[in-house]
Amino acid sequence: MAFRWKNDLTAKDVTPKNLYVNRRQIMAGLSGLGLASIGGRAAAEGLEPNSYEEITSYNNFYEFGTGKGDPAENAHMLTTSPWSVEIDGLVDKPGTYDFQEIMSNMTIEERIYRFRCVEAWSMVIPWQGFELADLLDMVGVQPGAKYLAFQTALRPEEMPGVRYAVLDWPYVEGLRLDEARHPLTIMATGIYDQPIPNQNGAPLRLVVPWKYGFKSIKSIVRITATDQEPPTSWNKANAGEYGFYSNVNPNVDHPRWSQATERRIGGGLFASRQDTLMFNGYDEVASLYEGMDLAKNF
Ligand SMILES: Nc1nc2c(c(=O)[nH]1)N[C@H]1C(S)=C(S)[C@@H](COP(=O)(O)O)O[C@H]1N2
Ligand SMILES: [Mo]
Repeated sequence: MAFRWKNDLTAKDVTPKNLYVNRRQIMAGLSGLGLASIGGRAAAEGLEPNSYEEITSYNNFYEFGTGKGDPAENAHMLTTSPWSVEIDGLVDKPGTYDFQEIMSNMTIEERIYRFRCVEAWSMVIPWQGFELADLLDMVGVQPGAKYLAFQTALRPEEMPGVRYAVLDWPYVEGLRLDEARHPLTIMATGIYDQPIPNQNGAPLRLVVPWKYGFKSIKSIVRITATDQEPPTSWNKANAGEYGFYSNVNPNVDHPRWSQATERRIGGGLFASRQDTLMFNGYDEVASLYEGMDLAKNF
């Protein structure tokens, strides 16, 4: 695995407010010595990372059931090795790429990101992964491409939740190409420096920290470069409630509840609701949406 050190980048380049933590700190954290340094640094911003237990036991992954505890209970059924990702559409090198082969070509980094679910709860998660842009460069996206379409595995024999038509399976998502190429957009492959657990989307899932969690599609088996805005599962299920962009926006309420505040998971007895930040606090993405009406393009 290649490791790229990005300590020369400013906070603006990577995560807001210096939330970037390097590999050594994460390793130290696991050995028990440095947890304070992760926590300390993030806590300085009021952003204590959630515990491994919280991150891996309170999940949405409807292929394994709609309850928050269902993925932790059922996702062990998913076979994640071997795993391959089909990359096709408007790319120079379409093909079926083995996950291990992808990993050996990618630079793995650590990023601590705020995570905001549309259900108005949030967590802070230390991810390991690679920039999606690096994968796109590997396969060569053609000039005509404007969007990426993503697809999750569909394996009825390993996914008890797909017996129910709560969504139109397989789970699909999409990004505009400039969103996909933004350095904040990663393909996550680990949490707290361990391979990503099945319930969190093993072996690789998208993380787009300025968008609601449902854009972060899990256990990806296909990525297609296209010139058309791709369909997305939640938009297909309820277009009035879930738009294509799904940017975290305290000023645009979900039709059934406010998005102005959020409840941080694991905050304990004295946890209070906090104000939700535009773009989940990742102001550096604002330029992607210049000139767009974000109440219309929600
Ligand atoms: N394939 C798939 N991806 C998915 C989902 C899902 O049901 N299926 N749920 C989404 C939603 S609603 C959220 S909030 C996040 C949750 O990610 P986490 O469990 O790692 O916190 O995954 C997203 N990705
Ligand atoms: Mo969500």
